[in-house]
Amino acid sequence: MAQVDFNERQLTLKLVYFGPPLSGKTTNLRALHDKVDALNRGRMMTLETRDDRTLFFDLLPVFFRSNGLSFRIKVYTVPGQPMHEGTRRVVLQGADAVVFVAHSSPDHQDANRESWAGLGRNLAELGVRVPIVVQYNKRDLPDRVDLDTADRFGEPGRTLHPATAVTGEGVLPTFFAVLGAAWDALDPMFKLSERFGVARDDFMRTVCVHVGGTERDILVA
Ligand SMILES: Nc1nc2c(ncn2[C@@H]2O[C@H](COP(=O)(O)OP(=O)(O)O)[C@@H](O)[C@H]2O)c(=O)[nH]1
Ligand SMILES: [Mg+2]
Repeated sequence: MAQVDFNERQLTLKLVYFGPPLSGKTTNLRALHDKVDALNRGRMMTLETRDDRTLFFDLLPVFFRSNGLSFRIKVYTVPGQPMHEGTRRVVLQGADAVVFVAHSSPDHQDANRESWAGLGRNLAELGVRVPIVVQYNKRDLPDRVDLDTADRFGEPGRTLHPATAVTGEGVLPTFFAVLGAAWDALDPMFKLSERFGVARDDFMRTVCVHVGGTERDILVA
């Protein structure tokens, strides 16, 4: 759950990138980090095993002040391997919104579904409901699944965000989609716009400038 401190004028958000093994969760965070880091901001923390798979989690803190407001956006990934169920639940705890990073390879569609079921199970166990944004990553694969017929995970009208995280393509639009979803879920609860005096659009633009994005990146959000 977001931490909102109206006295200190500080907003802390937690976003989690969830998904099957090797779908590109860490690569999404790296791409995001590269953008932020180009402006000398933020340090990504990552713990990896020798086989290049995330052992615990990655964390990219996007912290900054703007117009007398302090923003703290903590972006996490979970490890995808089945044995790390406990770690996934811990990382999901307190999440404000989730990106589900699905793999675009036809061979990984069962893994996508298994991971999606695991996400539902973890959220149910934690007793939380959070917005979920779905990204199909690795759109550069020649045999990628068609997004018109790809699994929409129970919501026929769900927007699917395409990405090629290795080149950075689609990474920011997905990030702003999940950021906007978090704001939309929290605003009615905390009256963020009213009490911080910041409209949703201002919030999105402020973060966009900070992470080195452009207006186009926030269009879909
Ligand atoms: N072709 C392709 N490979 C990718 C893409 N994104 C990530 N990868 C590769 O897929 C592998 C797994 O990525 P990683 O981010 O570690 O996956 P994670 O297990 O979900 O964190 C790595 O070798 C990445 O370089 C992409 O968009 N296209
Ligand atoms: Mg990883």
